[in-house]
Amino acid sequence: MGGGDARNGAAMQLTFLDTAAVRAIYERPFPELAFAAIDAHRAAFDPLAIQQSTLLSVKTGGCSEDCGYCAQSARRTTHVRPEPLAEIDDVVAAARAAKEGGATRFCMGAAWRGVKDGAAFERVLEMVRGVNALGMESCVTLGSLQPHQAQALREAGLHYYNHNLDTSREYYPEVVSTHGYDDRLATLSHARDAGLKLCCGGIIGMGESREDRIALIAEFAAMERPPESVPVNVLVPIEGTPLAERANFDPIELARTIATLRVVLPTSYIRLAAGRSEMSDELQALCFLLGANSMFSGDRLLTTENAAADRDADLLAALGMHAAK
Ligand code: SAM
Ligand code: DTB
Ligand code: SF4
Repeated sequence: MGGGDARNGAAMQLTFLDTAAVRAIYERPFPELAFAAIDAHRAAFDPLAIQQSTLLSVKTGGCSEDCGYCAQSARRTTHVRPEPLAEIDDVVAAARAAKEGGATRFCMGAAWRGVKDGAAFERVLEMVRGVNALGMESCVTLGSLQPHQAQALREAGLHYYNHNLDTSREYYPEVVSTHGYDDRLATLSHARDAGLKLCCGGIIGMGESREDRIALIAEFAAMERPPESVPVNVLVPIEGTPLAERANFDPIELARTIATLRVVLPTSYIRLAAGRSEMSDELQALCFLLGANSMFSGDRLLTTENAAADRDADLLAALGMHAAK
């Protein structure tokens, strides 16, 4: 198998890829999969540049939902103490610091089942305007959206809406019981219809099978317009949550997931998201080589620690890579 086959892989985004086709890519002998992914990556992106996004939890804890990986569900006792919605000035100050640290996108997360109209949502819209005024890309993740709320976010200038499918349709009921897969898809289509870019990814290592990982990638491939940004989270096991007991992280499966995403979605940003602080430099380097071209920068994710900024800088320097401008 040579370059011609790899280029076919890159071009396949244009045709419909069903689960069997995604499986055939995912299960290629690793050197063949890696070659196709590296080739697809270089065709669409500067392979030296890693886009950096910084996260801030603007409303922490007390969530009505029961997502089995999450520290912020009110149904579980975890390290998280609920906090009220952040103040606009504090959020904009955090975004300014993130920009100074090299981030080009600022992502604000709220532990909500979904958006409710009213003062809290108006304040989030103001946060979006404040982040945009710094010349950064803005992203929010607020749970489910109705069409008029997606429209209001778009009018405030929001660039990306983050809403993850997290796993396959089949495994989803093992992860959460308080909302369903079709609810997630409906919000994604409202965001799309309002003209927002999508950030939509998943979690690996929460007890799902390889087939679930393949089916999640096939969900993205089946979208009329796949997400521009795909965060690949490795489960951060949170004490007090049910999925922490099922953690089954396998680094080769992470590498296959990244490489398959790169072949199937050649022009999307693929982010090595949660779980990076527990990964070796070698594993992160392998993921960058296979087409991951984005990461969360900064000391914290939402409620847990991220890889330290100086470690990230040292790693990129050692690899001769750099943060995207
Ligand atoms: N409430 C909103 C929602 O559910 O979409 C937004 C916040 S939620 C924390 C955003 C995403 O973070 C989840 O969909 C999941 O992919 C990721 N996430 C949350 N906790 C995680 C954990 N312990 N390990 C890995 N990823 C996690
Ligand atoms: C995403 O896919 N991962 C981020 C962001 N989108 C919102 C969240 C990761 C959370 C990790 C666990 C925590 O810090 O609570
Ligand atoms: Fe956590 Fe979001 Fe689920 Fe709430 S809806 S429990 S914040 S992942």
